[in-house]
Amino acid sequence: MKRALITGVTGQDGSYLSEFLIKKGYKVFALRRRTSTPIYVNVESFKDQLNWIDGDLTDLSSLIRAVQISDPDEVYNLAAQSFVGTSWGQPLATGEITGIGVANMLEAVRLMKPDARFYQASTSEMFGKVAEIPQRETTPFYPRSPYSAAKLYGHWMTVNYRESFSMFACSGILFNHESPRRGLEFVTRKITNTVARIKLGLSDELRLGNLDSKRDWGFAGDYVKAMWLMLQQEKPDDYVISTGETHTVREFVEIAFSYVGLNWKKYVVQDERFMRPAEVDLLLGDCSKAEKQLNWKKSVNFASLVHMMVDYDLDLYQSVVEERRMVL
Ligand code: NDP
Ligand code: GDR
Repeated sequence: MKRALITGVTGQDGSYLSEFLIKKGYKVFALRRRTSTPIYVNVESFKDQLNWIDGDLTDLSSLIRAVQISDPDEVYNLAAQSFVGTSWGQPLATGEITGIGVANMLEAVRLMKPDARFYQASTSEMFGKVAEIPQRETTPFYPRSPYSAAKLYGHWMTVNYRESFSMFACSGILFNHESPRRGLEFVTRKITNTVARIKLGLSDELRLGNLDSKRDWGFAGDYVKAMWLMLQQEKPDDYVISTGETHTVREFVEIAFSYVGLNWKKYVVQDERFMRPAEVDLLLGDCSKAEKQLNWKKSVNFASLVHMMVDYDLDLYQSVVEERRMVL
């Protein structure tokens, strides 16, 4: 039975990846940090099949312990302060978790289980102010936020540990990927969640920032498979994972509203509070290396992704509406 240690299991990707590995017959160890309220929304249905280990990416001793306890064949470092918007307000915490946290994980693995295979969750945000379109593994980086600057450090540390210590360390440069398990502050889920509430009469407006930015949005369930595939190769390497399509935030909004039969222009309000100090205007990935070497491909297209998320949020709030009806 293969053993995997995953950080960030309670987040979107960690939940899909742990489910995927459990189905493959892995024994999955899940790092969780201490929280004052329960955090199991994304893993509720299978949380008892996970072997939980308490720890924090900023605490090297807890990571050493986690690697010791789990004795992993594969380590997936998905934990991060992952919200770009928050990274300007909390640049140092973001640096500690999203940047130095990677060094901590690499050190824990190097010290305790150097032959374990290591995956680092890198990001298309590292391309930032893009030097070429589409972006591929060889495109120069130009981070535009404290988040992406921290991620860039984590990326290069992963490459460096591979080159310095011959560790099997891979960096997955993943473009945006979404799902019904996406956190509510990210623009896709914010949109689908609010569209569902507007449709059911629970809200009457959607406040957004920049509608013109373009993202290459895929489905998270497809992307976690790519992480696993990277660690099954003969040699460690870095790969771009993307859909090869880009859409504006406005297009996402239009599709989500029209799916429930509403005109978005009646409900969307542009709000300065959601504009960023520096923006990443356009992301579009070229994942031909992954398609060729990993034999990876996406299974969900853009419109289906939006519909999947709206459907989920409609179901979520339907019960609230029904409960209200029973009370009245
Ligand atoms: P989420 O924000 O949904 O999940 C982040 C996870 O990290 C949560 O489980 C969170 O735990 C955990 N975490 C945060 N801080 C710490 C800490 N100090 N110690 C231990 N755990 C911590 O992110 P996603 O699932 O969307 O993304 C997974 C990874 O992939 C992240 O590193 C992200 O930056 C990166 N990425 C994501 C992309 C995307 O489009 N989703 C694209 C490219 C890269 P808790 O529940 O306690 O908050
Ligand atoms: P991003 O995702 O910054 O690409 O990072 P996010 O969904 O937060 O923003 C996407 C784009 O939408 C614009 N936008 C808004 N964003 C939010 N959150 N809220 C709004 O109201 C809003 N209005 C417009 C943003 O300005 C931006 O252009 C995600 C995260 O998962 C990172 O961890 C990951 O590395 C990258 O994707 C790839």
